[in-house]
Amino acid sequence: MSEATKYRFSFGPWNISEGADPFGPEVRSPYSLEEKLDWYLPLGFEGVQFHDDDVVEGIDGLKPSQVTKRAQEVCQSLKDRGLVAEFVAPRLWFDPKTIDGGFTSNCATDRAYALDRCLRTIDIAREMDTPNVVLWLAREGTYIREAKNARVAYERILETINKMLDYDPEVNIWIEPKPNEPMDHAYLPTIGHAIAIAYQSSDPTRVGGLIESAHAILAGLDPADEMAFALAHGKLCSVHLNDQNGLKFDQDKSFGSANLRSAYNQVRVLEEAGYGKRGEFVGLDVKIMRTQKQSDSTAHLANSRDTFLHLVEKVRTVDRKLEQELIEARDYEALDAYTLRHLLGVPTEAVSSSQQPALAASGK
Ligand code: 3MF
Ligand code: MG
Repeated sequence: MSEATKYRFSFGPWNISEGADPFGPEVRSPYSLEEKLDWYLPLGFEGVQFHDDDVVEGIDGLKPSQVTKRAQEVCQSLKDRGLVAEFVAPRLWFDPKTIDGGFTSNCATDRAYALDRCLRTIDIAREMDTPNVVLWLAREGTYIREAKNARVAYERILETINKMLDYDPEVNIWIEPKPNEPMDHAYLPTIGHAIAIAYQSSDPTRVGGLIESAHAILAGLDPADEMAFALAHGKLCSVHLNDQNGLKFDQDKSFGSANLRSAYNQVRVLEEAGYGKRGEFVGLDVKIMRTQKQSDSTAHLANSRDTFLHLVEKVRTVDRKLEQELIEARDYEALDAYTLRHLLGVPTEAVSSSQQPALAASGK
């Protein structure tokens, strides 16, 4: 048997947040980036995920030399703390020029802004010693279908990705699909869409995906199967593990909080495919509940990581022989019961497919 994966974890500074939601303001005071970085290693995280403006605040108002200088400072802050940048993602949803989307805006100058912002993100990533850029295409979609030509929109997304690949021969692009929110419908809603665009691009070896559990659930799909699909294509570059209780706003709950069995199956798929052995991070994209006090600001990160590691143990201690026997017998009821009991910590002997009362007496 190959050696057990030693998982490395990552998250982005936005995961330590102040609790504002669309209905109420912040309830905790903010921490600086440097303060947040101080917590990574003690919490058991080595990788830092960034938006371009998490690294360089006010990026649009700065000269290229100022952007470079700030990126180098943040890179040094990482080195000082034994951390690495996992990726940088352009924030393409905040500026007024992205109101109608970036790559797919109906306005040519807005599209030019979006491309330029992506190229500056690549510059920042380079300074941060990472070749990886994530595209969460927040506003590439529509509120009403008549607003944009969807076929042209797909072509524009592809064109922009190709320009990014051309700009830097080293850059990798990881698409993070999400089906809705803020848009009614997004153009790249699932990993299947992302991978199709990857193959269509000018260098498919440098385009892959990042799967967020909640985003798959919002698309009505099973996150473990979505991950398996990407893994089968060699295109699962990162994950945003979290949880989501049904079809509502994007909740970013702690990993396993709504559906422990689904979390177990995500860990199982990752572990079985050797995810993490090629340097991939286990990324979390979780939001702490608004109720929590200042001193709890990182509890959801520690808890999600801990849940992941407990589930790794569950995957490693599954009775594979019993599972195989039950699969061969096509006794999925017993397999279901065994899985639940394994998760509950009930001893295996308590599970049997022959629990039916003898029917001989009744002659059936
Ligand atoms: C939105 C998200 C985002 C992305 C992040 C990096 C706030 O639903 O999940 O997190 O993950 O912007 O691309
Ligand atoms: Mg995410």
